[in-house]
Amino acid sequence: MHCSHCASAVEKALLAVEGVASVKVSLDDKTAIVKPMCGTMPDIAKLKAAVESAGYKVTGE
Ligand SMILES: [Cu+2]
Repeated sequence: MHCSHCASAVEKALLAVEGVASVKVSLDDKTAIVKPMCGTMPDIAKLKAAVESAGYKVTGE
C-alpha cells in the first residue's frame, strides 16, 4: 500500500464486508482501522479476504 489509490481500494473492499460501519486507512503507518456496526462483529477472516482480494496483504490484526 503506497498511495491514496491503494488506500481507497482497501477502504472500499473493507466497507463491502458485512457489519463494517466505517474504515479508516492510514498510508503513513499502513494500517486500516475498521469500526464495526453496533451489536455486530465483522468476521476477521472476511476482512482479511477482502483486503487480499483487493491485492494487498494483511499483517497483524
Ligand atoms: Cu498505490
